[in-house]
Amino acid sequence: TQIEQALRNAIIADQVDVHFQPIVDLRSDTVVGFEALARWCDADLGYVSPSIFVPLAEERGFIEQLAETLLRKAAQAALSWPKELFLSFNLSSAQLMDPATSSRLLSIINQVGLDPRRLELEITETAVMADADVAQKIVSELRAAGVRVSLDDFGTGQSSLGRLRDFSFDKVKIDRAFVSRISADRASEHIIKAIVSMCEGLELEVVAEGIEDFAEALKLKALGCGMGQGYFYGKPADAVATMRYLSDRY
Ligand code: G
Ligand code: G
Ligand code: MN
Ligand code: NA
Repeated sequence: TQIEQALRNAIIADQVDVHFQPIVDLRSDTVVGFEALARWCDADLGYVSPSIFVPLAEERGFIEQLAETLLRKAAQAALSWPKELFLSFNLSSAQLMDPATSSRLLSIINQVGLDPRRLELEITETAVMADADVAQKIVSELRAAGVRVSLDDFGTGQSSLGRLRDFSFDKVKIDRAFVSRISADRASEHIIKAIVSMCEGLELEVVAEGIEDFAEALKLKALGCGMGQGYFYGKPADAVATMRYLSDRY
């Protein structure tokens, strides 16, 4: 297809970009890391969302090449941040089904020179479900190397609680669907409260996604949520704007 060819070309021509969104420690109101988000704007097609082109690359069998380019760029950018900040990178389902993924990712950050302890990988419940045995193996290899793993979009997939028991994660990211309704309905507030309390028991860090205003930030702090992310703290921005964002703060 036209879009597939354009994407393949964009990868080769190094035109797929990475943006970064701050992740904040709500207890101290400081930036602790950034999530890398793929961005692609094609000359003819215009802006194409990663929710379109990531699944396309998976289907067409070139997700590895795409992910490698993205991780390389993201890790390179992270080298110029203050050294304690982490880089959070999204893994796709296809990557979690491929046993070679852990060594591939580790070799990329090793080449770039990023400490594995500064890398965090976001995986979704749905991706974990696809081939749980392989996914589990990948996750434990990565964690053994010092990489942290977070469960992304928590609350929207299936059998979330079972996953938390069977897998070793470091962090849970509460999907923004709950956060966006926190001011409007009590149910979302109760759900977040329950997730926070469960994660305390399991010794998992909690990140609330999609915080868009001060009121939401206050509420999430009051609920005991340790970390947050969203437009209120910063929209995804390119590497240069991210450095500017950091130098305004440090
Ligand atoms: O940034 P945005 O909201 O447009 O992202 C849409 C979706 O694409 C999100 O679910 C996000 O996790 C996913 N996504 C963004 N960048 C990447 C990436 O580099 N790899 C993978 N696998 N998914 C990504
Ligand atoms: O699936 P994942 O959580 O990786 O997706 C992250 C996506 O959420 C990014 O594409 C980002 O653009 C989007 N996002 C981040 N913060 C906010 C926010 O505060 N509001 C909304 N609507 N989207 C957000
Ligand atoms: Mn994510
Ligand atoms: Na998410």
